[in-house]
Amino acid sequence: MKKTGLGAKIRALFTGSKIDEALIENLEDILIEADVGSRLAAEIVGDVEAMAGRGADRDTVMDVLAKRVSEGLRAVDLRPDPEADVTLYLILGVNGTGKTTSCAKLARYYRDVLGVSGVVLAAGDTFRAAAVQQLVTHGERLGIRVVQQGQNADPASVIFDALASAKSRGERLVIADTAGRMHTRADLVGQLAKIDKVVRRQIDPAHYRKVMVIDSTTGQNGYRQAELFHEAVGVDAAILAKYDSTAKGGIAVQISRSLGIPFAFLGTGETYESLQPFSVDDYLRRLIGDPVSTGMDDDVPG
Ligand SMILES: Nc1nc2c(ncn2[C@@H]2O[C@H](COP(=O)(O)OP(=O)(O)OP(=O)(O)O)[C@@H](O)[C@H]2O)c(=O)[nH]1
Ligand SMILES: [Mg+2]
Repeated sequence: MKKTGLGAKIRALFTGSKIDEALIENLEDILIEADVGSRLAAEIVGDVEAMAGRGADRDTVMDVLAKRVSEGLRAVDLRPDPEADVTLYLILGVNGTGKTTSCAKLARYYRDVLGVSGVVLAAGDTFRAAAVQQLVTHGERLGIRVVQQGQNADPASVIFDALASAKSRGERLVIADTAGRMHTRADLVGQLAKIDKVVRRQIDPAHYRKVMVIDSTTGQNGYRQAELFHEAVGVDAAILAKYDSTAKGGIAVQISRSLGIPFAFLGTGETYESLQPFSVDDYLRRLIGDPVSTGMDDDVPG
């Protein structure tokens, strides 16, 4: 699939030297299409219009774009506190966004890249038997222990088991998968809030993070997903998955700016290695396609 990035599209607008009304309109359309959100698109276009009077050129517009997009976009460095006996990352999100795959990628990342000793996967998606098996298979391939109680088990109990066994074995990190649930289904989101409540009694909240997986190909809907999950349980960090499959992905900007949720990782493919810590500069490079440096990559500890 040929992807035409936001930057290439914008650069193509500037065939002449004049910034006219047609160009401004096209620019707004392109920004909205990239999922940066209509409010930010209008702000950027407003800036460009103001600059047009002062004879802005293409490079200046690209600069404004990079700065505006990166304002409010936060990266978080999610890693277990070495002082903690055990840390829990609860992976959540809507159906099919990439949760289970991200669990496996995260397990590999923490063990192989960060050298965390003792990474465990917990099969908290007990909704379908196939979901448990999917995680078990990843565990076998990676050589990572998977705690599971089969289908229909209580997810909070699976996570409790994983935490207790990890503590007794001296393992440091539990990554728990959960069932995909539609953000619009209040009952399912309510179940997640219940899991969260039970889990919070079993672990020091300082070492517990709720990590939401956002599929970058779902567009504007991703914002609503994040908003409703955030309202229900409080999302600590997000993973932008499938960023290799789309030239859009502007949704991360909206989620981070408006909800204050920082991004921890970027999922860029189906292999275990295709997960990288979220970097604002790298994200912008992929979104806009230009070497940009915002100086805004000051990660805060997660
Ligand atoms: N191209 C690409 N595909 C991905 C990425 N992450 C996940 N996928 C694919 O997306 C599909 C769904 O991934 P899962 O990990 O099963 O998604 P899930 O959120 O666990 O799905 P449910 O448990 O059914 O809610 C799979 O085919 C994955 O290989 C990514 O970063 N890039
Ligand atoms: Mg899954």
